[in-house]
Amino acid sequence: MALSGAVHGFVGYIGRGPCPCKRLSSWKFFKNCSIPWDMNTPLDLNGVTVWKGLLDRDAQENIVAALRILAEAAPFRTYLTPGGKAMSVRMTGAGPLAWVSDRSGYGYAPLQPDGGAWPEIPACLFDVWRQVAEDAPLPDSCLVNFYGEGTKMGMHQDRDEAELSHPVVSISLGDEALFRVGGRKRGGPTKSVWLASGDVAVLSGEARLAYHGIDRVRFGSGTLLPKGGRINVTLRVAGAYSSRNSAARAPERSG
Ligand SMILES: O=C(O)CCC(=O)C(=O)O
Repeated sequence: MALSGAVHGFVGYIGRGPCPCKRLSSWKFFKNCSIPWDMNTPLDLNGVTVWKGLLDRDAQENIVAALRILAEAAPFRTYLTPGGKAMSVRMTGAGPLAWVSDRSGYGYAPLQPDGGAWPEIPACLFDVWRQVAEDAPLPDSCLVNFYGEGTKMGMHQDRDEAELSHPVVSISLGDEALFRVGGRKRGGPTKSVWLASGDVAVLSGEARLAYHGIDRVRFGSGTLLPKGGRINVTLRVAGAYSSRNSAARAPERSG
């Protein structure tokens, strides 16, 4: 299957070196756009903060290397929606809790669908979190989305976490993707931006519950993943350490 080939291409990729995530200070120009943009000033997309080019190539390669190890312990899977439809984006996770979906609903699970433990969240992802969400507790959940050719993610809210006041940090790697953000209610006006490899979006404050999704991916547009595709890493505080851990599912879910 082409998709699994692409996932294997990603899994087979090895990066090297430390995790030098850094905020650059130079001015850049958007592709196909003449508006200069200061990399120290994030974009505001209906309240969602988008840090363009936050992660340099070394940082991106280090994250991909860490995700390769993660995916060996927790392979990418195709989840079903509660309605029984297969999602086009393949997913895996890490942390004490990871997001899952099947016919019984969306939520967080302490174990993989086959019963294995989720791997730990790679340290370099905490470095990214600290850069953009330093006042929030560290995330206890990491969702890794792999977008192959022709995949997308419909507009949705992130609201399966026990505590909805903590930010969601979303890292883009690989091919470019059209990211759409609306308001806290479905429908209504939206704004969109093409996310490139190394961009980081933060949903916080009023925009923590903003509807958002990926309209499409420019498959093959990036150079980070040798066989193309896009990886999105979403870090959240799901509530593993919360006394009100109502979002976590029982471990004995069926796969
Ligand atoms: O792929 C993205 O940039 C968005 C991912 C997302 O919205 C999610 O995992 O909830």
